Amino acid sequence: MEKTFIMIKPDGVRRKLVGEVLKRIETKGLSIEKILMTKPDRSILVEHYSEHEGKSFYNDLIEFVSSGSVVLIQVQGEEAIRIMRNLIGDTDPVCASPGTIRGDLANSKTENIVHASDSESSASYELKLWFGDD
Ligand code: 3AN
Repeated sequence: MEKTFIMIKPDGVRRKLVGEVLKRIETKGLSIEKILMTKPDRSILVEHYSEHEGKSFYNDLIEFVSSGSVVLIQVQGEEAIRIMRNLIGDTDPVCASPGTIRGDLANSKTENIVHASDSESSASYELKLWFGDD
C-alpha cells in the first residue's frame, strides 16, 4: 500500500471545503490514516517548499500558506500518490479538468485549495516532515 501527503491549504479551510476534499478522497476508495489541523510555522513551509526557493511566486506562496490553518492528511491506498495527483488536478486552473478538486473549485494558481505529494520520494519526505517518524 502506498502512502501520500495531502494538505488542505488556508483557502480550502476558509472556504469550508474540508469536508468536500475529504469526501472526494474517501469516495475514491482511499483511506485517511492521519489528520491534523494546525497553523504552520514559516520554517516548516520553507522546508516543504524548498524546491521552489528563488522562483517568482515563492514569497507569495509561503505568505499565503502561513496565513491561516491548514489540514494535514496522510492518505493510504493502492497507487495513492498518482490517484491523488489526478484527483487534485493541474496546478494551473485553466488546465485543471472539470471533475478534479482544482478544476471544480479553484481559479488561482497560488490559492488552489490542496497540495498532494508528486512522487514516492516527496511523499516520504513530506510525511516525515509534517508527521514525524512512525
Ligand atoms: P502542485 O501543487 O500542483 O504540485 P507545484 O509543486 O509546482 O504544484 O507548486 C507548488 C505550489 O506553488 C502550487 N500548489 C501553487 O500554490 C504554487 N505555484 C506553482 N506555480 C505557480 C505559479 N506559476 N504562480 C503562482 N503560484 C504557483
